[in-house]
Amino acid sequence: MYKIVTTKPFEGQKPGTSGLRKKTKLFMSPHYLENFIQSTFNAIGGVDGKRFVLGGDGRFFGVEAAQTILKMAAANGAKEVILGQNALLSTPAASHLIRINKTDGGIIMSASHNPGGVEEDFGVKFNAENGGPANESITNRIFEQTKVLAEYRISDAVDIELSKIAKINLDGMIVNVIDSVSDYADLMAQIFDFTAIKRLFASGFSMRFDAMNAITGPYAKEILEKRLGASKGTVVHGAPLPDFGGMHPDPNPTWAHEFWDELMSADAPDFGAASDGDGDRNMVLGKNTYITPSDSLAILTEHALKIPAYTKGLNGVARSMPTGSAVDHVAKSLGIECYETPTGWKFFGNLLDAGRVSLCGEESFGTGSDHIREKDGLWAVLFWLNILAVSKKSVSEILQEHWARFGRTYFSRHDFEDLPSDKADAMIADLSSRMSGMKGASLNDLIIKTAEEFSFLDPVDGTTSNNQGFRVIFENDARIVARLSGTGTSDATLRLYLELYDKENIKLDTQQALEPIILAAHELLNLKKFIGKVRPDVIT
Ligand code: VG1
Ligand code: CO
Repeated sequence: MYKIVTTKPFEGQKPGTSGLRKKTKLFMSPHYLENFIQSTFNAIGGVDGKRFVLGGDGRFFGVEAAQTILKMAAANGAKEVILGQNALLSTPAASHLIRINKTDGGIIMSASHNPGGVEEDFGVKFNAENGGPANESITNRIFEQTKVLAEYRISDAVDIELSKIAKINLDGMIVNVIDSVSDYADLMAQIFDFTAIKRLFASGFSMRFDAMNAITGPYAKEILEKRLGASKGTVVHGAPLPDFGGMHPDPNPTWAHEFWDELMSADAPDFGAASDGDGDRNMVLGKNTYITPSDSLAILTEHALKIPAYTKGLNGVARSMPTGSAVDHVAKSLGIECYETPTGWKFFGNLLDAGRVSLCGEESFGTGSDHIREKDGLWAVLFWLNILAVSKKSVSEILQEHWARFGRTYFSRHDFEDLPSDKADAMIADLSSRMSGMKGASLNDLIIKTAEEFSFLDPVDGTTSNNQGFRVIFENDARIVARLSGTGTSDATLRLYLELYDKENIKLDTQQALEPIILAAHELLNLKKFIGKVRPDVIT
């Protein structure tokens, strides 16, 4: 039996943003989660007779939220929900399950890299039947629904057991509780040369994987330690905890500092990786070697033919606009197309579905391919391991050879966090008003070639997405990109992306090489005037 609960329109996600990320306490407040779920169901034309995947990254409130979502799906007439055991699924695993089970989509409970816990963040995201984040037409429909919502439906059945693998009847709907890891691990075994990687570990190759107390622990233990024979203890912080043990699961040198310090130490392992809360991002490091996300994408592209799943070659590649253009040089030499999209994985979806690209990457340590429709942290780690196993070279050698062949793209992202929103908005408005007249002007003695606010014309469906960040390109092809983060739940974060290409690969420290661009960026934004500081909080 179900009940119909009268409710009111509410302030949910902003139009165009995929998923809803808010303070956990807000999600726990009466009707809030329910309102968002019913709006989503309504936006996709109801769920009668449909099948979905459900799971999340293990953060606080995930189990309670799963019980609510299951009862609402049942009350709205859904036929089946495939649920990760204990309501756990990494984002890439959820994407894969949607695809192999041909469901009508899935719901992922995560706020990704945002901290978890009762005082921190929770999130819910709908993925469509291709396994990818809902596109803008769906997210806009969800937003429209939040404005007119009047009621939601929920079963009055008791909570079900989420910890045992079983098929459970919930008010006429099947809840199919499955092992969260095995299908995904099998997929990885199809893509990569597990025999070669096993041999690498057997030869004494050492690795550290930091799961940051978030979702990738069980996946990494099964794949790296069990199936590939990495030594026990390779995976640290491997149990998903509701508050991530206080860690901030954003894999970068600042938040993954314990891992970073180990890889930069004298007795560092040969290779290391850390992932984010929901497992779709990766930071890979070699012994005392940092690889920028932009270089990582370029190197995966360069070596793709060595990987069983890509031996036929790549259809094309894509990177988000702020991502450094290292991959462009590789694509050019391979004679394949390289697309530039706005920030956010959903913009790769059409290109992947249409078979125009095989690999994609973002500057925030997100890389992935056409095997699913999300970025995939462990996939990137295995890609690197596969390259190392068959080339028999170190991470540092692979990187040096890449720079020697293609030139070096210095790239860095500077984040300015906890900014009062009004000040950040004023700074961006001021920049926007000056943008069109900047061509030919100079900043810190660098001449501006183009200055624009980025718009993306999707080559597959012809839709346009405007206001996707400000981009200045100088005559020496150096770039500055500025945008405000769209994933925070309070205050504003400015992201400044800085890039300089050096064909001769003259060895310099990245920040030192970028110094003139950094100063130009501060001048461009009038940083000191608007936000009163010029030192970033996080540098990646
Ligand atoms: C950040 C990253 C962006 C990524 C997004 C979602 O967005 O910069 O590259 O796509 O997070 O990733 P923003 O708007 O804060 O810059 V995830 O792994 O947090 O879902
Ligand atoms: Co993520």
